[in-house]
Amino acid sequence: MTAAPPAVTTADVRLLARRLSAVVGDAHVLADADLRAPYERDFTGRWQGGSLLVVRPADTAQTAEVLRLCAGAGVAVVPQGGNTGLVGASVPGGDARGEVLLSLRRLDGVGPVDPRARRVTVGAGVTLAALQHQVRPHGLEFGVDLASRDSATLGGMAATNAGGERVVRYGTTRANVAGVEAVTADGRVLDRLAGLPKDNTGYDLAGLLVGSEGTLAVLTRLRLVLRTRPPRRTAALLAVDSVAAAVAALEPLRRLESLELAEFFTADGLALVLAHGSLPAPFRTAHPVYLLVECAAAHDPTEELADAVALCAAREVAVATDGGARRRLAAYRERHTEAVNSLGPPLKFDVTLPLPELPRFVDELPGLLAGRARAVVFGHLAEGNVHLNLVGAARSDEEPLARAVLGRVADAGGSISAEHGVGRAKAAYVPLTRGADDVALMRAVKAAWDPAGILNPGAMLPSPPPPGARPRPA
Ligand code: 2HG
Ligand code: ZN
Repeated sequence: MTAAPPAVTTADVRLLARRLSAVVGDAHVLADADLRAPYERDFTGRWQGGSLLVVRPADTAQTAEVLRLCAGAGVAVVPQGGNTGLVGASVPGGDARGEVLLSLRRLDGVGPVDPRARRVTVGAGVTLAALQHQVRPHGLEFGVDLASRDSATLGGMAATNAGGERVVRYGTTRANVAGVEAVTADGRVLDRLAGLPKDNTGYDLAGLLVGSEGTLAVLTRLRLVLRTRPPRRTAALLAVDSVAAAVAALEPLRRLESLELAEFFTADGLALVLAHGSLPAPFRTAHPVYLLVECAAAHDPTEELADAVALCAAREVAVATDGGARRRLAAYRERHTEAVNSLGPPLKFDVTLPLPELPRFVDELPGLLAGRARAVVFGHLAEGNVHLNLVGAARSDEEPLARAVLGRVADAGGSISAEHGVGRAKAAYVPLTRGADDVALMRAVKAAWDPAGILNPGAMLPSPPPPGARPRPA
């Protein structure tokens, strides 16, 4: 039997705080509960957990020293970017002995934009909005865009392999990160930052770290892929009769090379957004399902979009070409998260369904939920990515609801974690879609990078079976 690790005493924490202060400065080691509080709670209010200390290094060297000190003290570390995550991966709570919360927000430098290589190097703490602000004057764009762009940081987006609204055209964050710099659990700096377009020298460690949720190493800098920003844009909101009709509409829409976004939401979600944001309704009548699409190109894409929309069985259509009108249409979709949140901490599911299964999954939800919660459904249609938010569920119903929903997704050949990550919210459910050998290999990867298990404990992987337990069949 392995001995339980020794408890972390108040004296240990004080000593660690002093050592950390010597590295990052007194102002950046937060021991006071009031100062730590904003870092210890996610914005939905569902995930919160006290930290021993919050530490805010300014650069890679300081981050490495912080990790060396924490590893030496045997104290776990939870890395955090903009704290916009939705699966409990960026707030403490995975190690009962207590954790240091490592905020990367001060790593906020943006390097020069290289228009020939179409790359830029950024610190992990740069927000997506700040990046957009820097690259757009060059006629370039970062391919990933999210509603939480003002707070979400590139480090957090890479750590979770964030998807967002433009995946249909540009892929997820992994496809848009060319290289990374990261600090290992024991404080070594891994430099895979060059991000060359061709480089097959060994395993793709940068690709592995993207999406590893801070469980393998701490991302400190990223080399990002930039694309030409298409100057002409047209958006359209289509009202359709059903999710099946929205899925069918993808066929003509996806023939358009200019298609950049295809999102859906339902009448219930729209009503919530309108009431929460005091917004005017897009149409005089409510419709069961809405599809928001946007095309972007060097030429004006309005006509080709109109031709495709004519094949989409839409009941009503609103078109927007200028920026203000497009933002007004986008708000109906982007403001779902805050509108849902106003009803109390939701139970969130971020799942992918194979497209042919998507309509049935949504249509059968009322039966599956059996009145135990109100469902608000929206998401990224082209990828079959459904954001199912349940509100009003009793605490005692949460686990059975999660089993029912995620079990249905797994049975349909879907993914229980589409773009938000696994975190602590979904770790126990990973075996629904990953077999025993698969989980064992992932555990081996974790052990190779973080043998002491101090990086983001409890996130991503299911707890190991108790000693002596028989392995579960895959
Ligand atoms: C979005 O697509 C985000 O707006 C958040 O991924 C989804 O709040 C959610 O469930
Ligand atoms: Zn999303």
